Amino acid sequence: MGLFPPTGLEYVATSAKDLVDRLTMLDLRYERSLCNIDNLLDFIKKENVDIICISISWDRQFQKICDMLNHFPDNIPLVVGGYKATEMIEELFKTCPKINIIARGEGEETIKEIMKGVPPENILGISYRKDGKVIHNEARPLPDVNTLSNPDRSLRRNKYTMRLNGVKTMSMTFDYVLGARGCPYTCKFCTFNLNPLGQKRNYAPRTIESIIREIEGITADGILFADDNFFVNAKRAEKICDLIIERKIKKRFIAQTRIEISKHPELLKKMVKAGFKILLMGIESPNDRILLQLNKGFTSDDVRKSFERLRKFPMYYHGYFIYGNITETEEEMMNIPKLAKEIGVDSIACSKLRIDKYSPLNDLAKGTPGYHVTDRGEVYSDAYSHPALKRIGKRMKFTFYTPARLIKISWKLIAIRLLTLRDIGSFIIASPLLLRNVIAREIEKGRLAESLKRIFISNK
Ligand code: B12
Ligand code: SF4
Repeated sequence: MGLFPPTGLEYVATSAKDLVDRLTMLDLRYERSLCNIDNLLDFIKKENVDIICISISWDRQFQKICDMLNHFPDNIPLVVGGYKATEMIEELFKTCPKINIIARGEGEETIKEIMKGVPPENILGISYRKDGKVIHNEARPLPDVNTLSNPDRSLRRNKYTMRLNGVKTMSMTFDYVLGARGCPYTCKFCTFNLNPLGQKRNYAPRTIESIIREIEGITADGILFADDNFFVNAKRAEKICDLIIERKIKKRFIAQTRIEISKHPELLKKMVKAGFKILLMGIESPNDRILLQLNKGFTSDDVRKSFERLRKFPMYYHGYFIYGNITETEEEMMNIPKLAKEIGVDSIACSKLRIDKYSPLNDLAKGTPGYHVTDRGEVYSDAYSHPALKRIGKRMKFTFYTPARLIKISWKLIAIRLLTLRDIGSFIIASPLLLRNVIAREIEKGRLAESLKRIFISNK
């Protein structure tokens, strides 16, 4: 949807900007014409670029990104960083011969040394090529989070807003604040901290005053707390809410959190008052044995009880789920939309299980007959192939997202005042174009009839 600016890249660019004559920050989700490699190469030439730095954070379009990197000019150094790049170091060096350096883990200090021209062998936290080999330097000690500069928002070339199928659908603008880094939990599918080269932090919060100051400087209407889990410490979260209320900051907040937040009604009350509108929550599975397998730290009954409490607070709840877990049956996977409806979560995102290189789930997959993990971490089994899982994913989606649900979602967004009249007006104006693009996409993918049947007739 292109909602949020690229957090990691912005921190790194901010850190590098005083060490270079000119810095151009591109977010290719917004620079559509530069997604064409010929246009991008033209741009690089015209701008006289001396060094290219790329951030790879997610699995999405990973292959496409590698293909793009392979077209870059040979004579311009190429530095890559980001969560996904750190996880896939060996693969990236193998498949993208043009990469010179991969910065592992947090990059603010590393990028400064690269820009100052420190020889690679002396830069901590990087992997680089030398004489046809890949050398992994030692990890870099992590700096205090309170010494890092806030992202320089003036480097952006666009305003962040909601885009659906390439159509700008809302006047509401979005930004993020990173109030803390790291997470104290140990869910088994979330494994960056186990990467011996990766260096994810233990939980490290910023000072409350610095967070409030950053929020006060933001012009966007909606702010995402990009912390892994904003509510690790309920007292701290309460203080942040108190200050937002006290200083009359009028923003609409979105935060990522765990279900345990439901045990803090005082905090939830203050959040509503402070303008918190959406909570993004990792529920992961409706099946207790799978929750245990993933080491999530709660049961499906805890989920039910939490949502009984949460539903009393007028916020929008989005649940993240994982399916295709080891030994999980189709019937169990289909419990996802069932539980989601039962607990009253407003929307869901279902992702297929991925097992990263350093995940303890690798042992489980290896020890379970009929299970396979690809080099890219995709999991499938003799019983559930990729296409079978894809089909189940669609079944879950269409079981949950009925036309009635879409109306309910729209109503909820209005009721909790996430959307203003202006946003609704922009959405109505954009609707015909949006509908046209959705239909065109479904026709292009050859699945219009199937989608219509699934939505309006039967979802088998
Ligand atoms: C906030 C967040 C989101 C936000 C997006 C915020 C944004 N700005 O776009 C929202 C809620 C929208 C989101 C959505 C999703 N997310 Co998310 N998200 C996160 C989260 C919690 C924090 C990311 C962040 O801001 N980190 C803080 C910054 C500072 O760190 P960073 O990005 O790693 O950047 C540092 C370094 O990597 C490095 N670096 C980065 N780029 C570069 C470039 C160079 C040149 C250099 C030198 C260094 C460098 O330096 C940076 C500064 O220190 C991470 C977990 C995590 N802790 O990373 C998950 C995470 C990245 N998300 C994840 C997933 C799966 C998703 C979704 C697919 C979920 C879903 N099923 O819908 C979607 C997909 C989004 C998409 N783009 O397609 C996974 C990715 C797993 C993987 N292996 O790919 C993660 C790791 C969570 C998890 N453990 O499962 N997410
Ligand atoms: S609570 Fe969230 S961020 Fe923390 S380990 Fe679990 S999945 Fe990862």
